[in-house]
Amino acid sequence: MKSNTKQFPKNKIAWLWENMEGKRALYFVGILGTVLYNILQLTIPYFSGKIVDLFLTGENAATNLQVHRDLLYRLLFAMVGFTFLRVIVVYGSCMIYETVSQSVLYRVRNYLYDKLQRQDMTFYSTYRTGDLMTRQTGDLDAVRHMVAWVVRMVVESFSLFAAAAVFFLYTNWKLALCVLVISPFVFWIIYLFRNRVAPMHAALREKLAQMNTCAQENISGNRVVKAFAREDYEIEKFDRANTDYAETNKATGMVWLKFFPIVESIANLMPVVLLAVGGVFMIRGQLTMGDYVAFSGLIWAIANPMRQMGNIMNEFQRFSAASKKVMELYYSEPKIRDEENAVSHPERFEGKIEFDNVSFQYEDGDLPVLHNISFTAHPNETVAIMGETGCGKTSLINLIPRFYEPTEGQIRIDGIPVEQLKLYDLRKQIGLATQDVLLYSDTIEGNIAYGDDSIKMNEVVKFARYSAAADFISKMPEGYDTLVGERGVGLSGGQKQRISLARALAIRPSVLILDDTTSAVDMETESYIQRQLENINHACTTFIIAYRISSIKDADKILVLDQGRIIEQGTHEELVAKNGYYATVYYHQYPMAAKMREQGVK
Ligand code: DUT
Ligand code: MG
Repeated sequence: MKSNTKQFPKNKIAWLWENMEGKRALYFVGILGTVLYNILQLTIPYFSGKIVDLFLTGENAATNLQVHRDLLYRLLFAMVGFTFLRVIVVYGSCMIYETVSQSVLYRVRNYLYDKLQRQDMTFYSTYRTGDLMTRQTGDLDAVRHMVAWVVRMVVESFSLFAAAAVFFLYTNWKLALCVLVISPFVFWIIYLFRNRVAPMHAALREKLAQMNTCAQENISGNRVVKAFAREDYEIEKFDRANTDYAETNKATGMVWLKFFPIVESIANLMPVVLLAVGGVFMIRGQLTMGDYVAFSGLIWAIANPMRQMGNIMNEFQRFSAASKKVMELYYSEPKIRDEENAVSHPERFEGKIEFDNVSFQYEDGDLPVLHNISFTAHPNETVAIMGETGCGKTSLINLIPRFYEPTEGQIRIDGIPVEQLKLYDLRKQIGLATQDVLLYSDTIEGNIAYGDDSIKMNEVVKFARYSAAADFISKMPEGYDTLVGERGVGLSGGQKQRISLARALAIRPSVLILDDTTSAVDMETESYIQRQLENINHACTTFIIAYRISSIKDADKILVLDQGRIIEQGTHEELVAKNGYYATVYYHQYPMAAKMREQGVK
């Protein structure tokens, strides 16, 4: 989204540091290990230089070889010993980087997941699922890579470079300066490279998210794809996203290819300078053969960090782009959350619900969808809401559990404004069967009891009976253990609705909201469900959204909505007598009643 302009409370490095809590000391040991093993790199050229000077080219080389042979052995032994030590330190420090990076990954991932759970509806309608998934996977991996690899490479390059530079300066500062004077150019070039490649990584990351979104939407919408036989269209769409991503990847790689020859030439220039200047120094007797051997054995320690810098910068930019996305989630706060002095209300509500002059508009919408809604539902009453599609029924009931906040007015439960209640206490008391039924990949029992261990099997069966689901469930081969959802057996629309109704009932809510819950159920089953709902043994205020008169005619209060306004309210009899919109729908659905009225009039 608008991440480029976002300001976070911490910068990305401070943020990483925060998430290393508990592992910081260990990480520091890892970094020290990296410094140490790079200093140990120097021992080989140092000892080889010594051996060359003492036993091969020095004035007393021949005598030294005979008299001080034990020194030669000791030097050789030291070379092997230090190499061995180096390997151990490398191993240890790599293990540390891996451990710490995994711990950061684990911590941030859990934190993000927790954040996702607490986000409000507006958040989910703003972010695409594929993008959120990319943040949880690819982006997080780039963050892990920063801890495990990029930092190690930075420390390695700098310590190697610094150690070699100190060694060079100490051994022969004039020659050292001649070689080192070239290196600042590389820093400058890397700086130019960074400016070019940073936006590419931001784009690359977007393309990846787009590709993931494309795949995710296609997979979850596979039924529509098949129904419209649009497989080729989908394949093409994905192919475009894939090509786009691949092209951007290639273009990002190409940027380095432009800078690489310059960096490589500078790195290659170093041995040449060493050969030329070192040669002159040796001829003049200002440099021993041993020192020259040590220099040329170490020149890579100066040149390689330069070569490596492009890689490091690339990976750092990848981290930079990804961490921005991760941090955006990390620091996101839902707009709808507990107020500071939120009231706890662990016990059941009486169930009196008041809408007091409520108006509402979606954040991204340009017109209000609800205007001055006022009504009261008394405890244990049933309130029905009807109205044309898009008139605002779902929007209205979504305000009760505070999925959205009204732009004006107030909603009270038992006299307490909903925004003053703890969200958990409020929502725990509301049973909601949503218009789009979502079942999880779980057993039918698991779907009805949804995450609540206290709901026992006999209760699951009881609520399935209330919602007229018990019959068809018992006919299934594995009954309540039948797997449904993504991987399980398919269910019909009406069957799904009935399971979702049982799920809403099973929490014994004090407020029950049924949004078009019986639209796909035949009339007979529907009236059975209604009779059952009347017999539920816990008091509960019920909201029913439906278009069938049969579903709502027995309600204590019927609200008729039109374009976000209540145009009629009252009982069935009152509304029929009023002869307005409700009456029209009633006579339309009950032609017999219309006929009788006509005859009565005659
Ligand atoms: N709307 C939005 N954003 C949303 C949901 C809905 O702008 O996230 C708009 C669409 C519509 C109005 O709000 O114009 C009311 O939508 P709602 O879903 O409340 O309508 P409904 O009465 O529940 O319609 P249906 O009978 O089709 O379920
Ligand atoms: Mg709706």
